[in-house]
Amino acid sequence: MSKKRIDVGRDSAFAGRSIVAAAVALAGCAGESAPPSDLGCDAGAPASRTIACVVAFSPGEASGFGQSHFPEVIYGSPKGGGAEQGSLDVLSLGRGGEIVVGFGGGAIADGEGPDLLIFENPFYIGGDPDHVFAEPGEVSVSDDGEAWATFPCDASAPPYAGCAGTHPVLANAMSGEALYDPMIAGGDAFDLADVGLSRARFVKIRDVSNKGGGDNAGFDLDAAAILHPE
Ligand SMILES: [Ca+2]
Ligand SMILES: [Ca+2]
Repeated sequence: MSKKRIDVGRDSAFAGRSIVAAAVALAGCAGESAPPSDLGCDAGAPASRTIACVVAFSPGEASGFGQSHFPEVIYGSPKGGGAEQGSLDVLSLGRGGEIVVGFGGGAIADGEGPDLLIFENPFYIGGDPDHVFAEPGEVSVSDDGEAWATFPCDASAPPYAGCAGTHPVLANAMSGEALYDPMIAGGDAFDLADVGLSRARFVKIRDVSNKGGGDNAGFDLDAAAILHPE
């Protein structure tokens, strides 16, 4: 993520922050739900359509970024930076790092088309969709947290087919159904039917980029959203 952080100057970061604050305030007026909190991953917990609990986090090499705000940093809606800028509201997994998350007592169901959106912080270099800066992650899903089905992910070269972390995140402090429309929200979409599952309660993301250094290497998780809740 180091390239992105260099691209984002202090002034623009502050500008973005005030825009987000204004949008959050407006959403609050419109009856937006409370800030994201930890629901726990028990089956009997309230269901959430965004990440609301963490089962396990195994940071890889050169991680640390986002951990001071973890786990809340990956809960709730994404804070995408748009097509040309990666969000800093993320948890860096580090090289080879891995995280397992849940949705409270909620489950992903296999509906028509994609069922799950995962938001990282890739961006189009110079606005060119053919040149994405990406730190791909391999995605697996499980209904019991023990048996996992993995989406095949080709991390060797663009467009990193089947991996998360390849499409810019457009959703930012959004409310309502727009977050759950892949065409509007951006992010990377996954269909349970592709791995033969009808239901899943847990999502595992493993960095396969092996990119980066400092404290922000590898896949940077912003958020996830269930398109087809059970
Ligand atoms: Ca589906
Ligand atoms: Ca990234």
